[in-house]
Amino acid sequence: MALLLALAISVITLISIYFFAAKTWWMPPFISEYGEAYDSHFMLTMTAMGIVFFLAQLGLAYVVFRYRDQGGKASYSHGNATMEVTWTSGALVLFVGLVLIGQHIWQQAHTEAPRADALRVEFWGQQFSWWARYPGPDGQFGRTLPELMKESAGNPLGLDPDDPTSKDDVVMPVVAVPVNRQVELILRSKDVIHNFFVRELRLKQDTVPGLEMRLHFTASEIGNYEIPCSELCGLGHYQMRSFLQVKTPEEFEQWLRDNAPPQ
Ligand SMILES: [Cu+2]
Repeated sequence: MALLLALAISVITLISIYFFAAKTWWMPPFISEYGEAYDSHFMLTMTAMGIVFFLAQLGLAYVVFRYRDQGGKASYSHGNATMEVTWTSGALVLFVGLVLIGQHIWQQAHTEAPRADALRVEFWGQQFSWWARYPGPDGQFGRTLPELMKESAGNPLGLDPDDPTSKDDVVMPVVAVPVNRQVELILRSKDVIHNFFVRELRLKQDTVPGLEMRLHFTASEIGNYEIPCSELCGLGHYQMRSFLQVKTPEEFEQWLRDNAPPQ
C-alpha cells in the first residue's frame, strides 16, 4: 500500500511537471516592452519553484515508503530544529531574492515617468463594467462629480457640464490605443477595488477608489485583447470585462472622432 502511494505521488509529480515544461496551458505572446523581461523572470520563478516542488514531492514519496507500517510500535519525534531553520531561511532567501531580481520590471511600468508625448487615458472600474475616458482635443480631463454619475443619463463618470474642459471628453466602454505609441493609463474606481489585467501586456494593477494608479506601456501588435476584472469585486465580477483595442494611428484617430460627444 505504501509503495503504491509513493508511486502515485511520484507519477502525479512527473505529470504536473510535464504540463508546465511542455507549456500546455500557457500565456499568449506578449505585446509590450515589459514582455521579454517579465517572461524570463516568470521562467526563472517557475524553474526555481519547480525544482523545490520536485524535491519536496520526491521526499514525501520516500518518507511514505521508508516509514510504512511494518508492524512495529510508532515512536514520537519532536522534529529537527536545524532542518526547520534551514528550509525556512532557504525559502526566505528564495522569495526575497526573486522579488529583488524582478522589481525593476514593476518599477519601469509604475514609477518611471512616462514620455511627454504619451497618450493619456483614464480607465475606470465600477461594479460591473469598465469605462475609458480620453481628454479630447483640448488635452484636458474635465471635472467629474460623484452626484452626476448616472449611466441611464449617459453620464457614467459624472462629467460636469459646467466645466468647459469636460465637454469634449470621450467616454467609451472599451479602451482603444494606437500601436507603437506610449500610453499613460490612469486607473480609477467608482466603488470597490477592481483589477486591470491584460495578459498580452504582462501588466496587472488594482484600481482603488480614491486613488489614481498610473502605469504606462507601448502596445506593439494590432489586435483586440481581453481585459477581465481580476479582483473579486462582487456578484457580477465574473461578467466584468472590457477590451483593449490596439489600432493603427489613423484608425485610432478616426475612432476617437467617431465617438466624440456632439458639440
Ligand atoms: Cu471588478
